[in-house]
Amino acid sequence: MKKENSRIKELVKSLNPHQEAYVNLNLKNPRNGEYLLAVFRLVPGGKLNILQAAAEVAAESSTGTNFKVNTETSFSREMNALVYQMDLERNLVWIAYPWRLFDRKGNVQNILTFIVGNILGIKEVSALKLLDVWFPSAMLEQYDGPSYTLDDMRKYLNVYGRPILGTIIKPKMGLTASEYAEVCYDFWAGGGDFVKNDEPQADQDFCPYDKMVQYVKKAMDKAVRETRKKKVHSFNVSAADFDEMIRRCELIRNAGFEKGSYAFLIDGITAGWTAVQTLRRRYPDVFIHFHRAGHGGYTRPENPIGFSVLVLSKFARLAGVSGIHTGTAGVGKMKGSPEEDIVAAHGIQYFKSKGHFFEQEWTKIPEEDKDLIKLVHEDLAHHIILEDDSWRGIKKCCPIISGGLNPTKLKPFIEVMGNVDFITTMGAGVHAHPKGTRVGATALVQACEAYQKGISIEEYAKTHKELKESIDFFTKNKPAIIEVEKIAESVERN
Ligand code: CAP
Ligand code: MG
Ligand code: MG
Repeated sequence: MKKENSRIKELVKSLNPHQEAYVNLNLKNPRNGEYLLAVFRLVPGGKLNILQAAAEVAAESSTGTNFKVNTETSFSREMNALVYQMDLERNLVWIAYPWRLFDRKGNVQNILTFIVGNILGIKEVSALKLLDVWFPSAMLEQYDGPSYTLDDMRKYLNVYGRPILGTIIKPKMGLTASEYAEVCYDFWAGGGDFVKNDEPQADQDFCPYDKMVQYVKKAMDKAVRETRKKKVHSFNVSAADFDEMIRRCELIRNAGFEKGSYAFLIDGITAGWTAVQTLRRRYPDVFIHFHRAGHGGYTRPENPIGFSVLVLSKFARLAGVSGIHTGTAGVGKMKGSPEEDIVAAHGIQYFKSKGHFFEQEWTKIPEEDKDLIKLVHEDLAHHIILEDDSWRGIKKCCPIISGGLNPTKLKPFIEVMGNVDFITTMGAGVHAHPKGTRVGATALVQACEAYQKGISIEEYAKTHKELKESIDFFTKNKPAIIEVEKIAESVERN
């Protein structure tokens, strides 16, 4: 430690006046409510040392540029982001952003333009990855957070104590509207709860949007009638412009779906955060489903430049989405790990959650608001839960677990996740079943029943042929299962 301190002293001496204005390694109480805190892994790219590079990052991501300018004022200097901590061993730098920098009334797009904007392109870094962020309660008051949550969907579906079982219609693209709706019906009739459009579904000429909506409604009505169970469809409303996005939302809302039976899916990375927050603010009574297609460019573990799955997920909760894909922790087909994906999932599920570097309390009540905190405790003590107590904090956001999953991976994933409070969507895992979608859905339901009864799927499959056929089909290449068990074990060990 002593060595590190003397090294840091040298680094501080190496700063020029411009850089000095963006470093304060003696910052008193960075958690005083004035700052959004961020931790980056930073490897300098050019001639600068890590502290000089960190100062340039803090400058470029707050008030500065690459030279000290004469137009600075004493107030503008108060808005400087500050490097306030370092870990030279791990190439980590902590930066405090005065959150008054950001657009008022809660704008996630603006924050990300600051803290993962230009700096991802500056020459002075060869690695710059935003690993975790911390929001002070006073700042959270400006943000919507989720409105319609998984709890509301559970109430609508009357599904408790297990994951919501979903699918994505496959092939990803190319079905006509009626063919698409047929597959929806088959999944729902087979016992599934939730169907989503795939991430590129839009208004393709072979599957006109309005026809798709109409036929899905017919399919849903039929399935609800026959199964006497409620169903949900998540419609992709991503579009070229907001007018068209809203038009698609209104088309769905005017197609006769009852409240709770539809969700709006948005490709949040490619459509953008303004689209995400527009949906959240326009439709507080609808489940807003954030699909993260494209996130890999920022989040893949081998990418030195970008941000973590945890950071993406925390901003999605801040923006107010009801659910976001958080990955299968390596159990499915996408790159991921428990350390990344499960931390992200827990980070958006709970009121208080441990991230990679920060413990986040999603309360909107600033620490110093002692009377209000006392009042809240009294309320809770007498179990007076106000109908809408979102003023207290940012509501939960639901992990959506998808990507290469099939019924044989449900239990192993739940063991890695540690809870069942999520939606899972399986595409090939249902539609590749040798007997088709309806049976594929039943196999998924049976795998979940087995889990709930504490019976292995192999045992349960002895009396449930749909599941048996699914297991035979999806485990014909054994290694997949062993790999999953290895992941589950590794989580146990940690
Ligand atoms: C899954 C999926 C989802 C991915 C997204 C796909 O299909 O529909 O978009 O899960 O990944 O298109 O691949 P399968 P993530 O179930 O057939 O794999 O959830 O990691 O964002
Ligand atoms: Mg997809
Ligand atoms: Mg307040």
